[in-house]
Amino acid sequence: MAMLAPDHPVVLKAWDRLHSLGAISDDAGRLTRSFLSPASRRAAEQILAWMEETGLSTAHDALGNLRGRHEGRGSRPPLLIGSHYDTVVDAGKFDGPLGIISGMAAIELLASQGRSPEESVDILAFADEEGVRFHATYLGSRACIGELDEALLGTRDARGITVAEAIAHEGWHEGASEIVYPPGSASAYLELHIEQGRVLENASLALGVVPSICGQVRGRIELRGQAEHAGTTPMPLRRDALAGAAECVLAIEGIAKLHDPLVATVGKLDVWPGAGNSVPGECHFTLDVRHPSDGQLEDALKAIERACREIAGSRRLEIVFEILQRGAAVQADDAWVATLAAAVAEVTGSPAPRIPSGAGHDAVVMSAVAPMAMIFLRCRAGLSHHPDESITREDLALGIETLAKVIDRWCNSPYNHS
Ligand code: HGY
Ligand code: MN
Ligand code: MN
Repeated sequence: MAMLAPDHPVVLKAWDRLHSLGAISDDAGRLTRSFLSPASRRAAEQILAWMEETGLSTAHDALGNLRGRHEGRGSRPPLLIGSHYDTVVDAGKFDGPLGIISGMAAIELLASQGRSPEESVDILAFADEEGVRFHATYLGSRACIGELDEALLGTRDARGITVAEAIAHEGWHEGASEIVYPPGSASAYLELHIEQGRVLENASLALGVVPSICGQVRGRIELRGQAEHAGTTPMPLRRDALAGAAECVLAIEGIAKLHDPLVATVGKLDVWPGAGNSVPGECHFTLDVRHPSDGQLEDALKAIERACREIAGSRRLEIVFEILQRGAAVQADDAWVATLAAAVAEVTGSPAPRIPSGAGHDAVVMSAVAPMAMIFLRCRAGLSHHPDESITREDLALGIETLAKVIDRWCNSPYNHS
């Protein structure tokens, strides 16, 4: 059963760190930290300072990915524990940082108990998981597995700046070193993350484990019509790009509603010229489509593209339908899921529910180079990507204790040096 009190110094420190990190923002009055932004750099410097306070040897790369290494005396490849520190716009303070701060706290807790890990553990903080700036997710962790390919490097943000240009001109080059994990170079990658759903809260449980993470496709659609006078252009003559986009958005929603558990979202829409008395001539909007099955995700994507092209044709609009990124569904490592579930059960006194993740995580990317598994932590009303995102200090203590138990057990488990 739980031994770590919610008012234990290690928990109090982690709680304070989550809240002070949550105050480092690019926007006044709300939490937003996007890739290579000033607030992201301030947050990175703060996390590195905390890693050093924890006795970890630190490194950062040019993207702002961070590593705090606990050097063990053993010979195993390091155990990786991490998450991201970038956020969405007007975000909550736990999505991402929970996994970073809790990883540090687990190391601290073990050290305070005289059980400092015999093997190496890397705490990782990825610079861009949400993909808000470039609408291409996992830029940080992809760089850490050497997968920042030409297509991703050439992706442009709203100002037309490519990922490569942003890294070259805005990157953190002073003192940077590569943080890359080739396949087999780590023992496993573990991530503690808020559930961002209601399963745990509805079951009155604090922690669960994640057997799989759904596939997701991100795209951008551009509709071009004709900007013209709102007062003198008769309706039948218009080529209104925003009206066309509105019809597409409802068609996308309709397709998703017919194919549960498919989800499809248009999260951002820009209109030109954007004057109240001008017929919109151009409209760009994002597309985010997800499904646990890659095949059904592709079928849905084809149906969405067909619908958008038909709508554009019926309105005499030009259409660009661009897929920016495809991420396949991934399965967690069964053995590590069982290890995490056992630790959750011991610490919480309740069995750990298996909760497939509809949200993407850096664990998707890291699963390409190491066995991956995740722990979900209850968040109030399942709310996330929202300033009211919240957890309890009691659950934080359970999460930290579970991570510490997993690290300790891993260090003392038999190791085949094959
Ligand atoms: O979009 C996601 O699933 C995650 O929050 N990046
Ligand atoms: Mn996240
Ligand atoms: Mn998120």
